[in-house]
Amino acid sequence: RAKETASFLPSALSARKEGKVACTVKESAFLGSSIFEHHKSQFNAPVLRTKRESNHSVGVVKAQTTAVAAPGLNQSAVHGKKVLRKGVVVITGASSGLGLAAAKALAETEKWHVVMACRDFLKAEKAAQSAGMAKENYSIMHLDLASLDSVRQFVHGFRQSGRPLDVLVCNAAIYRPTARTPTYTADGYEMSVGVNHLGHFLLANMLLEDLKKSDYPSRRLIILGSITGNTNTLAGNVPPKAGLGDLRGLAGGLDGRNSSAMIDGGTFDGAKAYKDSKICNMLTMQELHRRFHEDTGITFASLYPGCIATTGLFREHIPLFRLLFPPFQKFITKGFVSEDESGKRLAQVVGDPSLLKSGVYWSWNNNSASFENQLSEEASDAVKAQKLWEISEKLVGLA
Ligand code: NDP
Ligand code: PMR
Repeated sequence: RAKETASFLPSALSARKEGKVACTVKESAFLGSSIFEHHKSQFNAPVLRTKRESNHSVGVVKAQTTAVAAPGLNQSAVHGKKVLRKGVVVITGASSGLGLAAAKALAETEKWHVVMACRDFLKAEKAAQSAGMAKENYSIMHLDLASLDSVRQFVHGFRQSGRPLDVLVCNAAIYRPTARTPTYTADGYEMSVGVNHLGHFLLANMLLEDLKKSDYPSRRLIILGSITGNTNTLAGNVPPKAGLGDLRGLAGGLDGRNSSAMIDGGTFDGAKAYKDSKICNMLTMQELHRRFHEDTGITFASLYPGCIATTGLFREHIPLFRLLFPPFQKFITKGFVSEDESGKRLAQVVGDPSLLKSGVYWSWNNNSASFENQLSEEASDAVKAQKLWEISEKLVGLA
């Protein structure tokens, strides 16, 4: 492991951006804009591997030569003429937006087999086809993060498939800015936090065992974060602001009956619930790093891919927002990024050797150069991360 790490280290330095905010704009230029105001209404296991490879040709490239070695592949493996196989990456919510764009970018390299973990099989298949993904580079497996049973079934099904797991990307999310009342997952948790955080929390914990078994040179677990969950940015200060408080709502079961449907115990607010879930995602990544990086060598990372203002994330927002949000981000905040570009950024975090460092929240500057961004005080609070971990373990049945 140490040897592998050393081979990646020289390129692990990334361009740092001056300052802490991914996008800086003059606040006065648009804070007065009423249109964009928040609408409240609304190690290795070679024996196992050999057996798996002989049973499943998908994802294994036996005749691959050094010339097409995947970025991130162990150099000593290349020079030692070991057979290199495709990396296997599971991406949740790969049926649209960022997840689909990253799946496409990775599949196109021919160095990755993408397991698209999606709640709507047909939609995912159509999306993969219209993105032009070649059949041998992807497969689709059912996963509904709004049900912990579905998460467990997915893990079971994935293991049955015999594929190794090299990278997991927790990407799926929902955003319910216009919801007046909470909705709940099958297990009775408020939907945004239930899907974006709790479903992924269980999935990541379960699949950690599979990542540990992978013999792929760099194994990674990536959880999407966002600028709007970070109150050290301008975007993170647009109301309603993210904030987990003392986690009393989550500790109480987040069920809207015995406790609040909000993590901090407050009144339901759909937009805040999403932003809170993103803090959970970023805290979880850091807690995973603290608990498991040293022993396993797995890279844990989060990222803000830029403002992908055209994705399905905003499907529940009012039509005027959906119309004006892309030009607002393109021309005023300059934080806009296309789905294609965001997909390339996520693909970098999946496979690029220069983004191997663990515990990092990646962002990109306007020249699309990656840098290690600074998380807000709350999104980097180690005590809160531990408390969140312990409560989440109970809610998903791990403790
Ligand atoms: P999209 O809505 O386009 O994609 C979200 C994906 O999540 C879809 O594939 C959706 O499936 C899936 N999904 C939703 N609910 C569930 C569920 N219960 N079970 C399984 N899958 C589910 O949004 P984006 O591509 O924009 O978002 C992707 C990630 O990027 C999110 O984590 C988001 O927080 C993050 N992000 C996005 C930003 C942006 O500007 N758009 C900025 C910063 C971060 P289906 O297709 O069936 O609806
Ligand atoms: Mg924001 C630096 C400026 C910046 C950036 C990069 C974003 C990203 N936003 C910025 C600024 C502003 N936004 C300002 C000044 C306003 C008030 C006019 C504003 C408004 C706004 C709204 C109403 N922005 C939003 C919304 C949403 O509903 C989106 C949201 O919060 O979803 C949770 C959103 C976003 N702005 C962003 C990004 C990336 C989003 C998408 C949310 C995310 O995934 O985090």
